[in-house]
Amino acid sequence: MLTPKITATREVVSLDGIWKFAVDTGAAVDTGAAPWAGPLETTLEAPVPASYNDLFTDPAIRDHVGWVWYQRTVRVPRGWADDRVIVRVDAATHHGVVYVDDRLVAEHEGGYLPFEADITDLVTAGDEFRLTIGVDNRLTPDTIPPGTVTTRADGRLAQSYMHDFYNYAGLARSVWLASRPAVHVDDITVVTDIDGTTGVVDYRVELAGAADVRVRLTDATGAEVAAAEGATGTLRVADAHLWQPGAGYLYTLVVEVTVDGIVVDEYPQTVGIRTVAVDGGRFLINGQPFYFTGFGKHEDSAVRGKGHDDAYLVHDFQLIDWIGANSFRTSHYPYAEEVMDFADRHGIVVIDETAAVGLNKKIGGGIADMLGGAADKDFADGFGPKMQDAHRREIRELIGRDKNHPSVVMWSIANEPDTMSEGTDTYFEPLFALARELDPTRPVTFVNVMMAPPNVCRVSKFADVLCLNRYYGWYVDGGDLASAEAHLEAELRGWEGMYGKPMIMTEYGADTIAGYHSVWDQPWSEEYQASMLAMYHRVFDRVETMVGEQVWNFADFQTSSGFFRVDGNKKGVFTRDRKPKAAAHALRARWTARRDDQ
Ligand code: BDP
Repeated sequence: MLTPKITATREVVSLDGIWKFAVDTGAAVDTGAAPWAGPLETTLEAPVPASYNDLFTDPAIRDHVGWVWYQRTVRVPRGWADDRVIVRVDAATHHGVVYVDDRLVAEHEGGYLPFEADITDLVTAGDEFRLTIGVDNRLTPDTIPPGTVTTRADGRLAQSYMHDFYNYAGLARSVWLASRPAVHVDDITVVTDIDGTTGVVDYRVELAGAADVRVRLTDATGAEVAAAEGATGTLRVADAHLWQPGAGYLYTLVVEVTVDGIVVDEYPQTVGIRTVAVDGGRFLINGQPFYFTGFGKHEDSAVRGKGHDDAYLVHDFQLIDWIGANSFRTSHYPYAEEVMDFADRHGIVVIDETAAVGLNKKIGGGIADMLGGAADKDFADGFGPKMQDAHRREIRELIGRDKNHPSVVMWSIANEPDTMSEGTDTYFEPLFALARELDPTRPVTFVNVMMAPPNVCRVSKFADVLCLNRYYGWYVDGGDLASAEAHLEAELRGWEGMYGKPMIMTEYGADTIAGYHSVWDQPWSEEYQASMLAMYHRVFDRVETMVGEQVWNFADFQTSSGFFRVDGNKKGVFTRDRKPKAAAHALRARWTARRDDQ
């Protein structure tokens, strides 16, 4: 699905702003009391984009389990009479329904990927209509991510889930009204290669309707460097300016659709010419060994929750640059498209992850179940074909959305799933195959949990790169960095000996209260976080197949409440409002030196 854009043949109206908002306390969808059938009866209003949870003071709204409703009126621009009219929702977390007046026009499962509806036949150019969007935040054993809804003694619903980040919900990304011609570009796929100093751009255009296609490739100054006719083809760019980590040079493939020689649709697709490959124990970008530095992140900030915010977008990338990092992982779900576009333009390397987090009953609230409650629960207990179908859909939609981003160098199909239990290999093998079939050009990985070391993990054999989350010095060997160092090194050598594949530490970190200090190895102090990271770095520098380090986490973030989290997860190198802890300065020294050497 193409991102809505203003082009010579297409227009876009942002529907962001303040919408009417209501919490559905009576399960209206099930009872037939239709909130979409007329004006929403509510005094509440909510901004789009933003998660709704932290906007209001009423705990019943923050902790609501079930549907909420957003509504506004929309006027179709009067010049759109000859066009198709599309409503596009960038994300509805986790289940969205869209009504135009009282007609259901779209329904979507999965909280972090876009969906759209063609509403042309229901609206009139120049007139208004009522747009109502329902969003259900429930996670069940069949959703990605999974969760469980139970009923408390007093009848209130309670939502639990295995990941630790807070289950923010609502319309956290933009909503658009878009026009497009009846005959139009439906999809574009671009794959690039390098032949000496020549850039090779393979393209494939899918059309809605019968028409001819011509394309031209322009460089960053707008000058044409290649052109072709036909819906598929190959363009060759002499002396190509490559997309490089740290220097995100972009060309534009301008696709024109013609009928009888007249241009009926135009769509510009940015293109970064680069290659990605795994070679033995090395990860190559443009044929050169690449070492990942950076973070696992979250879309998270005060008040707006997971709401996309361009100011945070720019500031976070500024901090990534300031600290000398070159990459991040979209832990633990696909991020807003604005983030991916920004990474493309600024040369930041991305490991792109699905929302498959918490597929692990041995984890509770994000941490290993040390209290034993889930010790007897294994993968086969609940993670069945319905979840696998949802997982397939997530992989399809993620690759469909992000396949043309040069910043994306690898797909991560899950974070810390159970890969210890019997049946996990048969669950995951077809998912790896699907990702490779959809995109044969990028490595595919998943992120391995500490409970599944090399001799236990049943799924690492399918991954092109070993991505490991390890908490030696925190959940294991807490406060004892000497033991932690020995255990970490022994485990990494075990992986290296058994697989020889490139390894990235995709999570390592310590909860740290900004402003808490100690001269000893005291967990939660700023000094401990810095010493623990330094210990990991000593080990990484001794292990040859290590190709990257991504600290957990970029910034402190909100979690569900519980006795092991104090106002959220504090493993951020920056506080939730993006102030550096001591570790940020230490990382900056290491990573800027590495960047300067490259
Ligand atoms: C890992 C998870 C991550 C958690 C982290 C932690 O991948 O989402 O936030 O642990 O406990 O298990 O801090």
